[in-house]
Amino acid sequence: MSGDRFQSKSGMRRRLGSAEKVHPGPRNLRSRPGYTHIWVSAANQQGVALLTVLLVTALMTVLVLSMSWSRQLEMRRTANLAESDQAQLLAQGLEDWAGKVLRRDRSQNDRDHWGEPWAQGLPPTAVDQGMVSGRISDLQGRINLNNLVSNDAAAVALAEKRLGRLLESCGGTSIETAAIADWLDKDGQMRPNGAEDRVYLIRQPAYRTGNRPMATPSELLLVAGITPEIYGCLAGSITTLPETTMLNVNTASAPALATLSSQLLPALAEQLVNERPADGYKDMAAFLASPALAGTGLNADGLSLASKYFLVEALAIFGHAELRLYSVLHRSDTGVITVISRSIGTY
Ligand SMILES: [Ca+2]
Ligand SMILES: [Ca+2]
Repeated sequence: MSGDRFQSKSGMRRRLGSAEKVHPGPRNLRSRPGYTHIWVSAANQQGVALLTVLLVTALMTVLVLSMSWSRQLEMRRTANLAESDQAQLLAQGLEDWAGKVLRRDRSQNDRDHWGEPWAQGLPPTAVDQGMVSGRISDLQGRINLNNLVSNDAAAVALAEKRLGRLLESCGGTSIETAAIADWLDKDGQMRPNGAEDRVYLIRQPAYRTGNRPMATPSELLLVAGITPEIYGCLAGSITTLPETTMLNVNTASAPALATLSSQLLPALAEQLVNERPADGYKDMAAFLASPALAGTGLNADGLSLASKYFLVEALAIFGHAELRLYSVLHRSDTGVITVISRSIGTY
């Protein structure tokens, strides 16, 4: 191959040995460690030039493809953001709808039960490029953890008993009740079996007690003694409302009703739910006269037939975006609706 030959100073052509193909190159390059200069013939230079052109063409093609891909990504990202915004607007629209339904309900009656229109929810409904669905549930059908701290000593004692029973039904003990109360109260004094900052400051990572009412039930997972298993069992029966609330016996679940008396075993609490009239108890005397409550000596303390706090769960889908919004609504006695909190993904 001609590329293997070159004209020597003496005019003789000879075949190069492989070691001789390496030209020492210009002096300034020779001194660079690891640098090897290849001395090529004109034909080889053409070949290299061709390869360079091909390489540049290939690089340009990759560059153009990459630019086009980034542009597509950018467009997709923009579209995703727009769809996500639309999904959020749809979910808030559903929250607004829930507020109207609850306001209307208050104008029609002063009791709340599962037979009312608000409890029917909104089945999956198609909208342009998407879908919305939602449901409203009564948060006063659950045990309010924040009831553990109040100026009313009798209300606190009642809350401790009820939460203690709920914890026991979920594999916990009444010991955790003290730890929860310490988490909520403003002071740093540890109750018997309780837990204040010094218990949490030695954890990795270290943290302090809330020393205020809980904002969300999942905060309970931070409290000493509450395992994910206990929390998983409690989750559907607890809430964290910004004031002391009563338990609505017209909407309370069996686990929540079972906390009313140590004699209310799970089977009796289920019976109580099954005996509940479809349109709820008309008055407290009718509830207390339930056969399942016979002999329990239960009175109406901390119990109600109506509610102020509701949870709205909205699912909105728009294009590729899907959003689950949880809103806590407060309804005043006159039907004024206020959004207390919003969270995305989980309550
Ligand atoms: Ca009602
Ligand atoms: Ca405390």
